[in-house]
Amino acid sequence: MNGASSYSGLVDRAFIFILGTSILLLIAVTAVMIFFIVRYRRSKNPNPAQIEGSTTLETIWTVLPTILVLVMFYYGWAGFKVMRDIPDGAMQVTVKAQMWSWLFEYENGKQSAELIVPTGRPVALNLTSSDVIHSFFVPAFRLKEDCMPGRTNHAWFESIRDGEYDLLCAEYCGDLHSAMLSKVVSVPADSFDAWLGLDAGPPTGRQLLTLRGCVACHTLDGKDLVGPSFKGVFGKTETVVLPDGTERQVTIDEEYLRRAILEPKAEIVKGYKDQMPEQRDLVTDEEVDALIKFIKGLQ
Ligand SMILES: [Cu+2]
Repeated sequence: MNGASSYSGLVDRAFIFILGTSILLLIAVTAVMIFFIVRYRRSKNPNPAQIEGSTTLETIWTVLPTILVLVMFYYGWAGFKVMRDIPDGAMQVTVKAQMWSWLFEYENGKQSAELIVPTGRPVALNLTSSDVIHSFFVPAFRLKEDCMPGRTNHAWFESIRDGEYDLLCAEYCGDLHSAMLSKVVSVPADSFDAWLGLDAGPPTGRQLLTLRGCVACHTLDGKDLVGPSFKGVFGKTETVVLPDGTERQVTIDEEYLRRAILEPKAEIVKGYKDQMPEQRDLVTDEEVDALIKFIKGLQ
């Protein structure tokens, strides 16, 4: 696949050089090996000869590989340096990874579950995680960088072509790791500015389900995933398991939903694993209200 970032050509150059060298060496070594097997087979050479060594040969097989790996190093370093030097004035986007979704926050506070970027402008990423180690991976941009809890990693890219590019998590991070997918959508700079400036107001309950990653584990159509579906859940009576293992019956009301969002470990619905990260520091009171209101209406 053709690279779609300003530095993808540098990454491809290093990759193709190393791959090409490896293939040539494989063919050369195999050919010499076969030649020696035939040429020096036992039936033709019953008495082995003593070989003293050859300075010329030893010099060649020391100098040639040294040059080869230095060229590999040069190509690798040239690309790496460009990828590490974030251009001044790049647009800043905060990437928040969590089990199992992505959230992108722009400088003006706008949030999105897909990474919308302007084509032809550098974008600097500040990568964080709210739970375990994830890895931000966009194959088309040749970009992969870890998202770690408790620290911020940095990366950047400049998309050179409009289009939609796959964005995946490249660090095994639990049950739904393989579903931790999103998109980078690269659009012309003026449409991007229009999108960014669009003041949509606070996100609705439905939008929050996507932005906060709820829908990674909870469906809206009654199907069972890692967690119970939201459909028809309000008003239901469920058996929940407390941290000490005791069980009790609860009716799912607003108060229960609030607890289930903020401190999910306190009461896990029986039959489900204790998997949900606490959302206490991740959602505001208004957002919880909006979420509860939406779930309540989902009968
Ligand atoms: Cu992940």
